Amino acid sequence: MAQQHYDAGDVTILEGLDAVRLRPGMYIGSTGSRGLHHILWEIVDNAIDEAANGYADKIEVRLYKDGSVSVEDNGRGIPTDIHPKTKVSGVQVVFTQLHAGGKFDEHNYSFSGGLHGVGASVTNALSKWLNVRVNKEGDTWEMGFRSYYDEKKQKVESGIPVAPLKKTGKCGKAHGTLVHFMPDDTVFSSVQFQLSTVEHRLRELAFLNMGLTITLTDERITMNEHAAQEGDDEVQQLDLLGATQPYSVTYRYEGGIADFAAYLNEGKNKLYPQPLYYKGERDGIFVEFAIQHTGEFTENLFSFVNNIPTPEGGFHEMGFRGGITRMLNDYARDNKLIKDKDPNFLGDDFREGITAVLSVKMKNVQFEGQTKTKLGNPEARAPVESVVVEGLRELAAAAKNKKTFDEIIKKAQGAARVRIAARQAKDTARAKNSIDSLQLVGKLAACSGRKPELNELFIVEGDSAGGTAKQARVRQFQSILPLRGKPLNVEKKRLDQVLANEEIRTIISALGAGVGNDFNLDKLNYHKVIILSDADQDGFHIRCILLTFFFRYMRPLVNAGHVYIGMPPLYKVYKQNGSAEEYAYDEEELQQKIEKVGRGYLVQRYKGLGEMSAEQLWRTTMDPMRRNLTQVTIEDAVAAEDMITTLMGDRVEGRKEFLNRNANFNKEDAFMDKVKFKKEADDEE
Ligand code: 1YM
Repeated sequence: MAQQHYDAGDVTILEGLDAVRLRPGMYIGSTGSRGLHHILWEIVDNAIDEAANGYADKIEVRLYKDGSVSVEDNGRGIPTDIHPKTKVSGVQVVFTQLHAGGKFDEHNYSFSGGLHGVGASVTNALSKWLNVRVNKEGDTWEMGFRSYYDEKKQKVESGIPVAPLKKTGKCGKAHGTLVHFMPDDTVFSSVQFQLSTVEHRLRELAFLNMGLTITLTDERITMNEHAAQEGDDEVQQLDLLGATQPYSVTYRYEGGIADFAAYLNEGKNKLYPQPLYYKGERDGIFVEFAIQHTGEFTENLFSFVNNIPTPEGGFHEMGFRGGITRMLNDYARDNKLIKDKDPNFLGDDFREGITAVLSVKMKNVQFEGQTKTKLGNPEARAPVESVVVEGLRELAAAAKNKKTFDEIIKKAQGAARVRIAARQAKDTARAKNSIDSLQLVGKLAACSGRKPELNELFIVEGDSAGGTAKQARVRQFQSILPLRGKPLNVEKKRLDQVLANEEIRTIISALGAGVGNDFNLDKLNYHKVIILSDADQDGFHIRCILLTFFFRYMRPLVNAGHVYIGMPPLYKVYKQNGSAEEYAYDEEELQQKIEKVGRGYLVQRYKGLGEMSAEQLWRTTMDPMRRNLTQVTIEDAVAAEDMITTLMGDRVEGRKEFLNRNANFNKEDAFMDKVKFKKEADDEE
């Protein structure tokens, strides 16, 4: 279909968008679900920048039934005047030119960049259509862009202006920008925006931008449908309004990241009622942090740079940790809480049970690491440390915080005592037993190959399945570690208790990379750590326990994508005479396989790994060419954190409710839904 389009007259602009069409992955990382959401975040980022600069305090995101999405803010509106160089409107420049930034000076700044920050033109280039409406200085302006097939060039042209920016009415005192677009389904493998993904990110952005109101409306579902999905019994199914009203939620946090820390600690036993919060600036680096300790034993730091999560850490986290250690040791000495002759606390002592949110804003960010979520700017470290020290000093000087700081020091004293006792116990054990790996000999069937990047460790539920796996494996690169009972649930346990557990110790020494703060990915013996448990409740529980352990004590292992779930089939479909044998991993596949095998089929349901022969286990679950392996990644650390606390911690109420709601373990286990699954050869990679 030939469309009317007006000639922008600037070839280089079109070539820019062409490059995006040609290699979308270069600009948005992937053309899977992640990339799809990325083009939404580009538009949201512009609205967030406008709010961060103090011109907007409201953002509305709307998901439509037709698959399109809109973002609106109440800021100044994208400039409508003609750009002197390109002779087209500011709106057109923003949506057709790559990296069209604003006019930044000391009053206006943009901290986008890094992961996002490729600009709104990328969204335009990867959309079927995109419409913009700007309200500015009394006038309403509109402009549309389309993608169409160019017969002459024999290719799709995208992001083409339909007409120049045009005045379409009066808007009175209203001001702001509305962008509505339809992702191109010939670019993305999936064009379904995921409500939970959008919700999580917008909630996070609301926490990170104190006082900003963000509303999300999903016209694809009603209030009641959403309540039913959430298992919310309190909402009346007969609520007439809720039956027609689209689902809508508003986020607004007056306390910003202090509210974030409180939210993360909901339902936990807190050492002091209010999180400590401070905001400061040093050398052009803006630092904000919130801290609240709980009765738990691990450290939970959620860090962000320019509103982007940095689960792999980096120099800002080093500065943060350094600042806490330095200030709190000074405080303890000044207040005679450490005796003159005694050594300082270690950083770990102060961070036992800490929940912290760190948000840093800076220019020219450099992201590094396996998933490009590690801050690589060394110059960030000292300013962050210095703001943290200054902030904690100021907070400690306030009379109302005295009790809080005393509690923190008391907790550190407990942690130090346990640390010293554990060290002594370990030294004695070592002397007695020369080395802990002795216990390993009987258990681990180690592979002969010495290349960690090729090696796989199967952690197998039960001795019997372990034995089968040992027969089935390829000795060169596959190691088998059978687990006898259930390993210890490490949630609510301190490191010394965790280390006293034999199953856990065996896993730690097999991996060879240490544990907790000493964990070192470079020493890892296996680049694939595969959990192999039965497809029943016990197996599900063991899987949760192991994932909780990795999440709490070997987080870099999970972040770097080394953890996998092995998926044994649930059914065998076969013929008595042996002329057919097929395997199915779920009910849907079972139906397909039954049809494939045809008349006279028999079905065997596997209740456990132990029922399989070595040959079957190899074919279905261990052979890299045929198995069904899924990678565990933490897409949303906050969701995973919440899920683990509910499932594995002491919130009994939440756990019961969760298990009731997700009683069908085979079909969908909601834990796995949060700690996201990825197929081994997903297009996202
Ligand atoms: C729903 C998406 O894009 N809002 C938005 C964008 C801009 C401005 C205001 C803006 C920025 C500046 C001056 C400036 C942008 N403008 C530009 C550019 N919401 C959304 N709201 N006036 C208005 O940065 O100086 C890029 S984004 F380049 F034209 F200035």
